[in-house]
Amino acid sequence: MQLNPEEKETLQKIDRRLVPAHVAIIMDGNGRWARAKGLPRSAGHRQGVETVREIVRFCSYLGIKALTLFAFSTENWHRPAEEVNFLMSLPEQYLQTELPELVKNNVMVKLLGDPQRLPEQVTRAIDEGLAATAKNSGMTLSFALNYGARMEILRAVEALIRDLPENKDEVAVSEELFAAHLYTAGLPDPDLLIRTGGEYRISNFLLWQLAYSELWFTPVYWPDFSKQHLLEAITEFQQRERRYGRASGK
Ligand code: V07
Repeated sequence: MQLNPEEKETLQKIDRRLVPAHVAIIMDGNGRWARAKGLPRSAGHRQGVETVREIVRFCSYLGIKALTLFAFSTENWHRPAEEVNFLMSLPEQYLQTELPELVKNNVMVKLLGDPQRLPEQVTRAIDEGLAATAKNSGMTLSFALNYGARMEILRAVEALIRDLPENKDEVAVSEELFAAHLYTAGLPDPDLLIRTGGEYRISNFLLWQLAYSELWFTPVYWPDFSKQHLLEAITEFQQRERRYGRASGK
């Protein structure tokens, strides 16, 4: 892994045995990054994909077990058709170039969200990615696409009711049973949520799963988010764990 002197120094400060198992990221600020540079929004999204490439590689290198990226929300369909079409070309673009390396690095790709409304071009590319990495046992890389947490919870309720034994008027639903019906079934809850782009909101992302997560916000736009920023988030996460770890609600 190529690291500059600053990154090497920050990397030495983190405890490699205590890296968060699951990092989730709301990748915000692509449009504003582009506007600040006088570029079209698509240029921001394209640069955003470059950041995804770099951060995925780096998380895998750090031994993070799960990385979850919020790529497209159910609300994003309200954007202009031209922008939506461009965004929908990105999964294929990313996987075409990255899939061989993901396979080599033992990364398993996962999709969180409703695949129904996605264009066929997207589901085809993703199905290929899922199939090629299904047996991998390294980092789980989940893309939240056409994802909304409230919808995810409602679907879990429906699926749970469907699975219930009949003729029972009292049912016990444990947290574990409920979580097994979410898109994130099998993944640990995120230890750390990062949001770039300067907004201080959860925006309907992983509402159930973020119950105990550390939250880390930065004004940095996603296309400018770097390995150094991720290391700073992890450093802060480890300091908070040391301070509050024993007293935490978990
Ligand atoms: C998208 C780039 C990152 C910034 C946020 C919005 C734009 C990677 C993917 C992707 C999705 C699924 C997949 C592989 C890659 C992606 C969309 C937007 C819609 F299997 N980046 N990225 N998908 N952006």
